[in-house]
Amino acid sequence: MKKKYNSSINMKEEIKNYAEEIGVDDIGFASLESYKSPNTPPVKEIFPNAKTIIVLAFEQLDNCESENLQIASMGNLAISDFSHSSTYKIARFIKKESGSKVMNVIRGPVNMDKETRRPFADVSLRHAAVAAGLGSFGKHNLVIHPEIGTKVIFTAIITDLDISPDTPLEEELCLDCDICVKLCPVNALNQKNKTDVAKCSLKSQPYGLSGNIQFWMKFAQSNPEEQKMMLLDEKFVKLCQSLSLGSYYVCSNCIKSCPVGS
Ligand code: B12
Ligand code: SF4
Ligand code: SF4
Repeated sequence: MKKKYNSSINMKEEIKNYAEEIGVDDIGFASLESYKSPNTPPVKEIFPNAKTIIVLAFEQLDNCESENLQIASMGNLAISDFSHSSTYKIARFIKKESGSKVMNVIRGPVNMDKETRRPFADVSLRHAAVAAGLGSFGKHNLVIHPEIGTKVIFTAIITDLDISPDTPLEEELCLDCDICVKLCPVNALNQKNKTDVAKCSLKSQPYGLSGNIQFWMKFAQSNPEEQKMMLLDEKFVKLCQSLSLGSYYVCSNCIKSCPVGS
């Protein structure tokens, strides 16, 4: 039977305890008013009765520090699985315990604008994390968590449960050291508050959407013998693995170079 909580304070504590129990590293609660994401639609358009965005933080293992690209990618795949299932568990817990509506936000899918050719999400997890007091933006345009640093990823749960929000951090955690900017191999962080998405995507995800389009365009223009060679090439194997397993990142310099929290 569904329990109906009259007090959002009790429910907030219950959610925090449950999240800690299943291994979530940090959790923050944001009101819709404090979620200030200028380039994404209002949350009310997605979930009309929404009242709270609950943001979950997951610390990455150290795979991204390895020069071995298989190992580096395994870290991303594992944290995706863990964060997605943990988010689902917490959302179900809230639904069962409070009888409220819940929607989960995970890393994808994303939209793609035909003109800008830029992938973008309808809910920005970085802006949600900032609103929930889980960190502040750094020069790498990622959110730095006060203890974990940059090696952190986020998911969220939107609910119509009214829960007292946490306060966004007042301090800026970025040290302005410029290390991330200098170590980006394609200069994708040179412009303030803006990642050059095309540059970063091709460098960090050569087997992602852009890589796929390039491969099949070349395939279409090749003769049968060349096509056979292309299908036996290592690049095709990686494209297939990226499609079946999930994103295959080959650059994480901005994460691993940031000194905050390390
Ligand atoms: C699409 C996407 C990408 C695209 C485009 C990224 C982009 N710039 O938008 C590509 C493939 C390039 C990408 C790369 C990476 N991504 Co990504 N990506 C996403 C995704 C799925 C959607 C992003 C989005 O569309 N946001 C909404 C748009 C509209 O945001 P925006 O308003 O344009 O915001 C940008 C600017 O305005 C600026 N900004 C806005 N306000 C402010 C304020 C200040 C003070 C500053 C400095 C900047 C700033 O920050 C943003 C960066 O350009 C999110 C998950 C999600 N749902 O949020 C993950 C996400 C942002 N990615 C993440 C990560 C880890 C990465 C990579 C490190 C992956 C890797 N290589 O290992 C790189 C880092 C690139 C970088 N330094 O920017 C994490 C970030 C975690 C964190 N600690 O912040 C997220 C949140 C995924 C997750 N589950 O946690 N990503
Ligand atoms: S992931 Fe690599 S290419 Fe993309 S912004 Fe970070 S350092 Fe640059
Ligand atoms: S590496 Fe330095 S400049 Fe870049 S985000 Fe981290 S602290 Fe800020």
